[in-house]
Amino acid sequence: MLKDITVIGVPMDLGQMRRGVDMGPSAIRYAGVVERLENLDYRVEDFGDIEIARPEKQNIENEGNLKNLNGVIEASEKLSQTVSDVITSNKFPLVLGGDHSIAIGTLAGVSKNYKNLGVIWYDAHGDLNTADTSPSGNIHGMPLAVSLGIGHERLTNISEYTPKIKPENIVIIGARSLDEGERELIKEKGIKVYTMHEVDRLGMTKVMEETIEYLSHTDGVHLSLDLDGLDPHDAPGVGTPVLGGISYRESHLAMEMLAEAEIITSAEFVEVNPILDEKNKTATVAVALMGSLFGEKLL
Ligand code: 4U7
Ligand code: MN
Ligand code: MN
Ligand code: MN
Repeated sequence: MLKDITVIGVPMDLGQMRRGVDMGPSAIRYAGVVERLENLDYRVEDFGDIEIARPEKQNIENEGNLKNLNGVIEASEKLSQTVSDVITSNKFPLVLGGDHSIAIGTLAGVSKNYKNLGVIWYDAHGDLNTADTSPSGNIHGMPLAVSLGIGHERLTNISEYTPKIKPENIVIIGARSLDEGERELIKEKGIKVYTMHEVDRLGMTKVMEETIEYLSHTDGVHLSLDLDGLDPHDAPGVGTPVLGGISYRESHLAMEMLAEAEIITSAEFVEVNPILDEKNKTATVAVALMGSLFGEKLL
């Protein structure tokens, strides 16, 4: 892995309706992300935060079933540019959310720099909704569809190109809450999904071995880790918790296997909401997983 890491905070909460997830980057910094990675001998630079419009100041412009569309677009463009600049200067972008709508901007910035980008989507949800299929109108439930080029044109066209990723280059891990339209899209596009059923049946070792093999033809892999992929017992500070998730220990194993395989070229950790958390547990879990992802070992 690259020896230089740039941490980018995205205090975004416009992709969903619960307040507090904008404090995710602060909580993750407070949990010691920079020190943790410096102790592994990385040079870590903190870019600071991308500027996000405040919802109370904003004209909440809902376009059809898309809440805060303009605010999300504005932030995505800024994030895309920043992420792309970090990659161009040979540094590893580590993006801290913020709600998962930020993946629209992250992937727009990452994918510009790869011909055949792979994506691991670690999440309880598919995030494959569009305005037509979304039960909530919340854009944090749409970033994977948008990156596939499916959805509102102003979202799919961030950074003026589309699509950002190919369906055959995606692996979803931990899914256990999929809406009807998302299930249809998964079948139609043949997207690889390890639901909790497969995680339980195969075990995390096999899931990760297969995932690494499945993505071996790509020229870079982005890890998009939604903390709600973990069980709410281990990661309570998330806006849309779903019972029966991946454990802290299984998640560590997954990160260790990714570190060993040396395939991850960019990453984001999203949906940490300190207001809903217990003593910053979820941010602490996120930082521990980052430690493993960047090669921390027990012995
Ligand atoms: B997250 C949901 F309906 N699917 O679209 C929706 F269940 O980024 C939840 O994964 C989306 O946390 C969750 O609103 C988005 C809902
Ligand atoms: Mn989720
Ligand atoms: Mn998500
Ligand atoms: Mn969520």
